[in-house]
Amino acid sequence: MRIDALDLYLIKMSMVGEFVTSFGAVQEREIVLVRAHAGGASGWGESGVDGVPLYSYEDAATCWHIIEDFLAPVILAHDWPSGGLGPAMADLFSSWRWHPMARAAVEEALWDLEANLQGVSVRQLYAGERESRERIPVGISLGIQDDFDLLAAQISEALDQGYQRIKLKIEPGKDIGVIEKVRHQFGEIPLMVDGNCGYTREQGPILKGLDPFNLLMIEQPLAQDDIPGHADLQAEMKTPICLDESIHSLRHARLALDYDACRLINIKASRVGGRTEGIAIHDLCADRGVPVWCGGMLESGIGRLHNIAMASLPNFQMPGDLSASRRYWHEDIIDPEVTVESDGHFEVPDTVGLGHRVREDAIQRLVVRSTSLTRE
Ligand code: OSB
Ligand code: MG
Repeated sequence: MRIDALDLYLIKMSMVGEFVTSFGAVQEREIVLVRAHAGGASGWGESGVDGVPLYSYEDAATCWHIIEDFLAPVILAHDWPSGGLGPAMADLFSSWRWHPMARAAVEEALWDLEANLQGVSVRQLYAGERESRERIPVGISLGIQDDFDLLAAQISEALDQGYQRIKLKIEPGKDIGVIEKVRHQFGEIPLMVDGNCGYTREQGPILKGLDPFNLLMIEQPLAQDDIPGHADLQAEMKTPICLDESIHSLRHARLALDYDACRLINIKASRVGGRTEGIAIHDLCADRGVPVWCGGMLESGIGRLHNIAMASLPNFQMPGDLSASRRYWHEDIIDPEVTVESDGHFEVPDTVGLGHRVREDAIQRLVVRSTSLTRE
Protein backbone atom coordinates (compact mmCIF):
# COMPACT_ATOMS: atom_id res chain seq x y z
CA MET A 1 0.00 0.00 0.00
CA ARG A 2 1.14 3.54 -0.75
CA ILE A 3 0.55 6.74 1.20
CA ASP A 4 -0.83 9.15 -1.42
CA ALA A 5 -0.15 12.44 0.35
CA LEU A 6 0.87 14.10 3.58
CA ASP A 7 -0.71 17.49 4.24
CA LEU A 8 1.03 19.77 6.73
CA TYR A 9 -0.64 22.67 8.52
CA LEU A 10 0.90 25.18 10.89
CA ILE A 11 -1.90 26.73 12.92
CA LYS A 12 -1.83 29.41 15.62
CA MET A 13 -4.29 29.02 18.46
CA SER A 14 -4.57 31.63 21.20
CA MET A 15 -5.21 30.23 24.65
CA VAL A 16 -8.03 31.06 27.03
CA GLY A 17 -5.39 32.20 29.55
CA GLU A 18 -1.64 32.38 29.91
CA PHE A 19 0.03 29.13 31.04
CA VAL A 20 3.18 29.68 33.14
CA THR A 21 5.79 27.06 34.01
CA SER A 22 9.35 27.26 35.35
CA PHE A 23 10.57 27.48 31.74
CA GLY A 24 8.33 30.35 30.63
CA ALA A 25 4.84 31.55 29.72
CA VAL A 26 2.65 30.49 26.79
CA GLN A 27 -0.34 32.48 25.55
CA GLU A 28 -0.52 31.33 21.96
CA ARG A 29 0.40 27.92 20.59
CA GLU A 30 1.99 27.18 17.21
CA ILE A 31 0.81 23.69 16.35
CA VAL A 32 1.90 21.48 13.46
CA LEU A 33 -0.84 19.15 12.18
CA VAL A 34 -0.37 16.30 9.71
CA ARG A 35 -3.03 14.65 7.57
CA ALA A 36 -2.11 11.39 5.83
CA HIS A 37 -4.12 10.14 2.82
CA ALA A 38 -4.35 6.61 1.39
CA GLY A 39 -6.96 4.40 -0.23
CA GLY A 40 -9.58 7.17 -0.20
CA ALA A 41 -9.28 7.61 3.58
CA SER A 42 -7.25 10.00 5.73
CA GLY A 43 -5.97 10.40 9.28
CA TRP A 44 -4.89 13.29 11.50
CA GLY A 45 -1.93 13.73 13.83
CA GLU A 46 -0.51 16.57 15.93
CA SER A 47 3.01 17.33 17.09
CA GLY A 48 3.75 18.61 20.59
CA VAL A 49 5.99 21.43 19.33
CA ASP A 50 5.49 25.11 19.95
CA GLY A 51 6.87 28.32 18.44
CA VAL A 52 9.79 28.47 20.88
CA PRO A 53 12.06 25.61 22.01
CA LEU A 54 11.37 25.80 25.75
CA TYR A 55 10.09 22.40 26.88
CA SER A 56 11.94 20.65 24.07
CA TYR A 57 14.70 21.51 21.59
CA GLU A 58 12.21 21.07 18.76
CA ASP A 59 10.05 23.94 17.54
CA ALA A 60 7.44 24.35 14.84
CA ALA A 61 10.06 25.21 12.21
CA THR A 62 12.32 22.21 12.92
CA CYS A 63 9.29 19.94 13.04
CA TRP A 64 8.13 21.19 9.65
CA HIS A 65 11.62 20.86 8.16
CA ILE A 66 12.16 17.31 9.45
CA ILE A 67 8.79 16.14 8.17
CA GLU A 68 8.94 17.91 4.80
CA ASP A 69 12.58 17.23 3.93
CA PHE A 70 13.27 13.89 5.57
CA LEU A 71 10.28 11.89 6.82
CA ALA A 72 7.78 12.59 4.04
CA PRO A 73 9.98 11.55 1.08
CA VAL A 74 10.66 8.17 2.74
CA ILE A 75 7.03 7.69 3.77
CA LEU A 76 5.71 8.54 0.30
CA ALA A 77 8.20 6.18 -1.40
CA HIS A 78 7.59 3.27 0.97
CA ASP A 79 5.48 0.21 0.24
CA TRP A 80 3.40 -0.14 3.43
CA PRO A 81 1.90 -3.31 4.92
CA SER A 82 -1.90 -3.45 4.92
CA GLY A 83 -2.04 -3.30 8.73
CA GLY A 84 0.06 -1.86 11.56
CA LEU A 85 1.03 1.44 9.91
CA GLY A 86 2.03 3.09 13.20
CA PRO A 87 4.43 0.35 14.33
CA ALA A 88 5.70 0.01 10.73
CA MET A 89 6.62 3.69 10.71
CA ALA A 90 8.38 3.40 14.09
CA ASP A 91 10.35 0.51 12.61
CA LEU A 92 11.12 2.33 9.35
CA PHE A 93 12.75 5.22 11.20
CA SER A 94 14.21 3.30 14.14
CA SER A 95 17.81 4.09 13.13
CA TRP A 96 17.13 7.83 12.65
CA ARG A 97 18.12 10.06 15.53
CA TRP A 98 15.62 11.99 17.66
CA HIS A 99 13.18 14.71 16.53
CA PRO A 100 10.49 12.81 18.44
CA MET A 101 7.78 15.45 18.03
CA ALA A 102 8.11 15.51 14.26
CA ARG A 103 7.92 11.71 14.06
CA ALA A 104 5.08 11.48 16.55
CA ALA A 105 2.90 13.81 14.50
CA VAL A 106 3.25 11.71 11.36
CA GLU A 107 2.95 8.43 13.23
CA GLU A 108 -0.32 9.60 14.82
CA ALA A 109 -1.72 10.49 11.41
CA LEU A 110 -0.87 6.96 10.23
CA TRP A 111 -2.61 5.34 13.24
CA ASP A 112 -5.75 7.39 12.55
CA LEU A 113 -5.52 6.67 8.81
CA GLU A 114 -5.30 2.98 9.55
CA ALA A 115 -8.28 3.13 11.93
CA ASN A 116 -10.32 4.84 9.19
CA LEU A 117 -9.20 2.33 6.55
CA GLN A 118 -10.15 -0.61 8.79
CA GLY A 119 -13.31 1.00 10.17
CA VAL A 120 -12.19 0.66 13.81
CA SER A 121 -11.40 3.14 16.58
CA VAL A 122 -7.95 4.54 17.27
CA ARG A 123 -8.55 3.35 20.84
CA GLN A 124 -8.94 -0.22 19.59
CA LEU A 125 -5.70 0.03 17.57
CA TYR A 126 -3.72 1.47 20.50
CA ALA A 127 -5.09 -1.20 22.85
CA GLY A 128 -4.36 -4.12 20.49
CA GLU A 129 -4.74 -7.27 22.60
CA ARG A 130 -4.93 -5.31 25.85
CA GLU A 131 -8.14 -4.41 27.68
CA SER A 132 -9.10 -0.78 27.20
CA ARG A 133 -11.39 1.31 29.39
CA GLU A 134 -14.53 3.13 28.28
CA ARG A 135 -14.07 5.90 30.83
CA ILE A 136 -10.88 7.43 32.14
CA PRO A 137 -10.23 9.71 35.12
CA VAL A 138 -9.16 13.25 34.32
CA GLY A 139 -6.69 15.59 36.05
CA ILE A 140 -5.81 19.23 35.45
CA SER A 141 -2.49 21.09 35.30
CA LEU A 142 -2.48 24.67 36.65
CA GLY A 143 0.28 27.13 35.75
CA ILE A 144 2.33 29.24 38.17
CA GLN A 145 0.23 32.08 39.52
CA ASP A 146 1.73 35.01 41.46
CA ASP A 147 -1.57 35.86 43.13
CA PHE A 148 -2.55 33.08 45.56
CA ASP A 149 -6.22 34.06 45.55
CA LEU A 150 -6.36 33.57 41.78
CA LEU A 151 -4.70 30.17 42.12
CA ALA A 152 -7.14 29.20 44.87
CA ALA A 153 -10.04 30.25 42.63
CA GLN A 154 -8.69 28.06 39.81
CA ILE A 155 -8.35 25.09 42.16
CA SER A 156 -11.91 25.54 43.44
CA GLU A 157 -13.24 25.78 39.91
CA ALA A 158 -11.34 22.65 38.83
CA LEU A 159 -12.65 20.68 41.82
CA ASP A 160 -16.19 21.89 41.08
CA GLN A 161 -15.80 20.72 37.49
CA GLY A 162 -14.93 17.25 38.78
CA TYR A 163 -11.19 17.07 38.02
CA GLN A 164 -9.80 14.18 40.02
CA ARG A 165 -6.38 15.55 40.78
CA ILE A 166 -4.74 18.93 40.71
CA LYS A 167 -1.21 19.44 39.41
CA LEU A 168 0.48 22.71 40.31
CA LYS A 169 3.51 24.04 38.49
CA ILE A 170 6.30 25.11 40.82
CA GLU A 171 9.64 26.90 40.55
CA PRO A 172 12.22 27.96 43.14
CA GLY A 173 10.59 30.48 45.47
CA LYS A 174 7.06 29.46 44.45
CA ASP A 175 6.87 26.02 45.99
CA ILE A 176 6.71 25.10 49.70
CA GLY A 177 4.89 28.31 50.71
CA VAL A 178 2.26 27.83 48.00
CA ILE A 179 1.70 24.15 48.78
CA GLU A 180 1.41 24.92 52.49
CA LYS A 181 -1.38 27.41 51.75
CA VAL A 182 -3.13 25.03 49.35
CA ARG A 183 -3.14 22.24 51.95
CA HIS A 184 -4.36 24.67 54.58
CA GLN A 185 -7.25 25.86 52.41
CA PHE A 186 -8.20 22.66 50.56
CA GLY A 187 -7.15 19.85 52.92
CA GLU A 188 -6.20 16.45 51.50
CA ILE A 189 -7.24 16.93 47.87
CA PRO A 190 -5.31 14.73 45.36
CA LEU A 191 -2.40 17.10 44.71
CA MET A 192 0.93 16.92 42.88
CA VAL A 193 3.57 19.37 41.64
CA ASP A 194 5.66 19.72 38.47
CA GLY A 195 9.07 21.43 38.55
CA ASN A 196 9.75 21.21 34.77
CA CYS A 197 13.52 20.85 35.36
CA GLY A 198 13.59 24.15 37.27
CA TYR A 199 15.68 22.99 40.27
CA THR A 200 19.37 22.16 40.69
CA ARG A 201 20.73 19.33 42.80
CA GLU A 202 21.86 21.98 45.30
CA GLN A 203 18.20 22.93 45.79
CA GLY A 204 17.44 19.38 47.00
CA PRO A 205 16.55 20.65 50.52
CA ILE A 206 13.65 22.68 49.07
CA LEU A 207 12.36 19.59 47.28
CA LYS A 208 12.73 17.48 50.42
CA GLY A 209 10.78 20.21 52.20
CA LEU A 210 7.77 19.15 50.11
CA ASP A 211 7.75 15.67 51.69
CA PRO A 212 5.43 16.51 54.62
CA PHE A 213 2.60 17.59 52.28
CA ASN A 214 1.57 14.12 51.18
CA LEU A 215 1.79 14.92 47.46
CA LEU A 216 0.87 12.20 44.97
CA MET A 217 4.20 12.84 43.27
CA ILE A 218 6.73 15.46 42.29
CA GLU A 219 7.23 15.62 38.55
CA GLN A 220 10.64 16.27 36.96
CA PRO A 221 12.24 18.60 39.52
CA LEU A 222 15.80 18.36 38.13
CA ALA A 223 17.40 18.77 34.70
CA GLN A 224 16.22 16.55 31.86
CA ASP A 225 19.63 14.88 31.49
CA ASP A 226 20.03 14.22 35.22
CA ILE A 227 18.62 10.74 35.79
CA PRO A 228 21.27 9.98 38.48
CA GLY A 229 20.37 13.22 40.29
CA HIS A 230 16.74 12.11 40.43
CA ALA A 231 17.87 8.72 41.77
CA ASP A 232 19.82 10.41 44.60
CA LEU A 233 16.85 12.64 45.37
CA GLN A 234 14.36 9.74 45.30
CA ALA A 235 16.55 7.86 47.80
CA GLU A 236 16.11 10.76 50.21
CA MET A 237 12.42 11.52 49.62
CA LYS A 238 9.27 9.60 50.40
CA THR A 239 7.22 11.51 47.80
CA PRO A 240 7.36 9.50 44.56
CA ILE A 241 9.27 11.18 41.74
CA CYS A 242 7.66 11.08 38.30
CA LEU A 243 9.84 11.70 35.25
CA ASP A 244 8.66 13.66 32.23
CA GLU A 245 11.43 15.55 30.34
CA SER A 246 14.06 12.84 31.11
CA ILE A 247 12.24 10.06 29.26
CA HIS A 248 12.60 10.18 25.47
CA SER A 249 12.62 6.47 24.72
CA LEU A 250 11.93 2.99 26.04
CA ARG A 251 15.63 2.78 26.88
CA HIS A 252 15.48 5.94 29.00
CA ALA A 253 12.46 4.50 30.83
CA ARG A 254 14.34 1.26 31.53
CA LEU A 255 17.40 3.21 32.70
CA ALA A 256 15.35 5.40 35.04
CA LEU A 257 13.58 2.37 36.56
CA ASP A 258 16.84 0.43 36.91
CA TYR A 259 18.38 3.40 38.77
CA ASP A 260 15.25 3.88 40.90
CA ALA A 261 15.22 7.47 39.65
CA CYS A 262 11.41 7.56 39.64
CA ARG A 263 8.39 5.62 40.85
CA LEU A 264 6.07 6.84 38.07
CA ILE A 265 6.38 7.91 34.45
CA ASN A 266 4.44 10.58 32.57
CA ILE A 267 3.96 9.30 29.01
CA LYS A 268 3.70 11.84 26.17
CA ALA A 269 3.78 10.26 22.74
CA SER A 270 5.17 13.49 21.31
CA ARG A 271 8.16 13.39 23.66
CA VAL A 272 9.03 9.75 22.95
CA GLY A 273 8.64 9.76 19.15
CA GLY A 274 5.15 8.33 18.84
CA ARG A 275 2.45 6.07 20.16
CA THR A 276 4.37 2.87 19.41
CA GLU A 277 7.18 3.94 21.76
CA GLY A 278 4.71 5.34 24.30
CA ILE A 279 2.79 2.07 24.42
CA ALA A 280 6.07 0.13 24.74
CA ILE A 281 6.92 2.28 27.79
CA HIS A 282 3.42 1.62 29.14
CA ASP A 283 4.01 -2.14 28.79
CA LEU A 284 7.50 -2.03 30.35
CA CYS A 285 6.11 -0.13 33.35
CA ALA A 286 3.20 -2.58 33.64
CA ASP A 287 5.72 -5.47 33.79
CA ARG A 288 7.66 -3.68 36.51
CA GLY A 289 4.56 -2.76 38.52
CA VAL A 290 5.12 0.96 37.88
CA PRO A 291 1.98 3.04 37.17
CA VAL A 292 2.01 5.54 34.30
CA TRP A 293 -0.25 8.44 33.37
CA CYS A 294 -0.81 10.41 30.22
CA GLY A 295 0.83 13.83 30.04
CA GLY A 296 -0.27 16.68 27.81
CA MET A 297 1.35 19.36 25.67
CA LEU A 298 -1.54 21.85 25.55
CA GLU A 299 -2.84 19.98 22.52
CA SER A 300 -5.65 20.95 20.21
CA GLY A 301 -8.52 18.49 19.98
CA ILE A 302 -6.62 16.23 17.58
CA GLY A 303 -3.71 15.45 19.91
CA ARG A 304 -6.14 15.46 22.84
CA LEU A 305 -8.26 12.68 21.29
CA HIS A 306 -5.16 10.61 20.53
CA ASN A 307 -4.08 11.06 24.18
CA ILE A 308 -7.50 10.03 25.46
CA ALA A 309 -7.48 6.90 23.28
CA MET A 310 -4.01 5.91 24.51
CA ALA A 311 -4.91 6.66 28.14
CA SER A 312 -7.60 3.97 27.97
CA LEU A 313 -4.85 1.31 28.21
CA PRO A 314 -4.80 -0.53 31.55
CA ASN A 315 -1.56 0.72 33.12
CA PHE A 316 -2.58 4.38 32.76
CA GLN A 317 -3.59 4.06 36.38
CA MET A 318 -3.69 7.70 37.41
CA PRO A 319 -5.64 10.70 36.09
CA GLY A 320 -3.78 12.29 33.17
CA ASP A 321 -3.25 15.92 32.10
CA LEU A 322 -6.26 15.48 29.84
CA SER A 323 -8.47 18.43 30.50
CA ALA A 324 -11.54 19.48 28.53
CA SER A 325 -11.11 21.49 25.30
CA ARG A 326 -12.46 24.60 26.99
CA ARG A 327 -9.72 24.53 29.64
CA TYR A 328 -7.38 25.86 26.92
CA TRP A 329 -9.43 26.87 23.87
CA HIS A 330 -12.25 29.27 23.11
CA GLU A 331 -12.99 27.13 20.09
CA ASP A 332 -11.43 23.71 19.48
CA ILE A 333 -10.79 22.23 16.03
CA ILE A 334 -12.89 19.12 16.69
CA ASP A 335 -16.64 18.63 16.84
CA PRO A 336 -17.90 17.88 19.41
CA GLU A 337 -15.30 19.34 21.77
CA VAL A 338 -13.88 17.20 24.54
CA THR A 339 -15.90 17.68 27.73
CA VAL A 340 -15.33 16.36 31.23
CA GLU A 341 -18.25 14.70 33.00
CA SER A 342 -19.28 15.98 36.41
CA ASP A 343 -17.68 12.95 38.07
CA GLY A 344 -14.30 13.80 36.51
CA HIS A 345 -14.20 11.26 33.69
CA PHE A 346 -13.93 11.32 29.91
CA GLU A 347 -15.81 8.89 27.73
CA VAL A 348 -13.25 7.31 25.40
CA PRO A 349 -14.72 7.21 21.90
CA ASP A 350 -14.97 3.76 20.35
CA THR A 351 -16.38 4.76 16.99
CA VAL A 352 -14.31 4.82 13.78
CA GLY A 353 -11.04 6.76 13.92
CA LEU A 354 -10.75 9.50 16.53
CA GLY A 355 -14.51 9.47 17.05
CA HIS A 356 -14.96 13.25 16.69
CA ARG A 357 -15.06 15.21 13.44
CA VAL A 358 -12.04 17.37 12.60
CA ARG A 359 -13.25 20.88 11.74
CA GLU A 360 -11.43 21.76 8.53
CA ASP A 361 -13.23 25.12 8.46
CA ALA A 362 -11.68 26.06 11.82
CA ILE A 363 -8.25 24.85 10.67
CA GLN A 364 -8.52 27.01 7.55
CA ARG A 365 -9.21 30.07 9.72
CA LEU A 366 -6.23 29.38 11.99
CA VAL A 367 -3.70 28.27 9.39
CA VAL A 368 -0.53 30.30 8.80
CA ARG A 369 1.24 27.84 6.53
CA SER A 370 0.23 24.69 4.70
CA THR A 371 1.50 22.32 2.04
CA SER A 372 0.54 19.02 0.51
CA LEU A 373 3.41 16.61 -0.11
CA THR A 374 2.93 13.96 -2.75
CA ARG A 375 5.07 11.41 -4.60
CA GLU A 376 7.39 12.83 -7.25
O1 OSB B 1 5.37 19.47 31.94
O2 OSB B 1 3.58 18.41 31.69
C1 OSB B 1 4.28 19.38 31.43
C2 OSB B 1 2.35 21.84 29.24
C3 OSB B 1 3.32 22.19 28.32
C4 OSB B 1 4.58 21.66 28.45
C5 OSB B 1 4.87 20.77 29.49
C6 OSB B 1 3.89 20.41 30.40
C7 OSB B 1 2.61 20.98 30.28
C8 OSB B 1 1.53 20.74 31.24
C9 OSB B 1 0.11 20.89 30.76
O3 OSB B 1 1.70 20.45 32.39
C10 OSB B 1 -0.44 19.63 30.24
C11 OSB B 1 -1.75 19.77 29.50
O4 OSB B 1 -2.77 20.04 30.14
O5 OSB B 1 -1.75 19.62 28.26
MG1 MG C 1 5.70 17.84 33.18
